[in-house]
Amino acid sequence: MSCQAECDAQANCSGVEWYESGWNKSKCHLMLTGWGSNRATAGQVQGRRWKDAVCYVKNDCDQSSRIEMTDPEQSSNTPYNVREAGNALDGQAKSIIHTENNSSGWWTAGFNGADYVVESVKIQNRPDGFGNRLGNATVEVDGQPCGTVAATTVDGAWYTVTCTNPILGRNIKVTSVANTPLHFAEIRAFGK
Ligand SMILES: [Ca+2]
Repeated sequence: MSCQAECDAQANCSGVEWYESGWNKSKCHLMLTGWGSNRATAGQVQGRRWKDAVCYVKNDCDQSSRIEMTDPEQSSNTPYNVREAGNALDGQAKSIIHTENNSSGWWTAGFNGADYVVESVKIQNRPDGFGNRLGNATVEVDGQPCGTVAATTVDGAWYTVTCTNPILGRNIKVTSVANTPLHFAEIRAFGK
């Protein structure tokens, strides 16, 4: 498994450092959530060798480019705790979007008025419970199906939806298919 794939497979990994010539008996160093407590076991390094590192920040960089998303909206907020649509774009896992209880709650955002060819979408699940509810949610670009989130989803993990075919469009929409609210923490779109 590649270093990046190893990070992608672990919900608590936020990025990697790659030392081509090796460092501390390994080329691949995972950066795990809980920096302080995990630092020793993760093998993270500092000091003069930093300049040798090639770093990969998970879900914020990609071989294709990240598309800026603006004007987020969601079908409605929960009555008990307003969780705004912009929470999906604030870079914080702890702030989530949350629709009303229904089977087709949705979240959408535009591409700042421009057209992009969307190749993939990454969604981070809410970290604090009910992680199964995101399963099988659909992702659309300009109303055309891109793909669906994995059937089984867990708290806090990132899920990649690769469009079956790249789609040209200027907005993205995520819709729940579970008979529950739609909620997630962050979303990214990649394409050109
Ligand atoms: Ca957030």
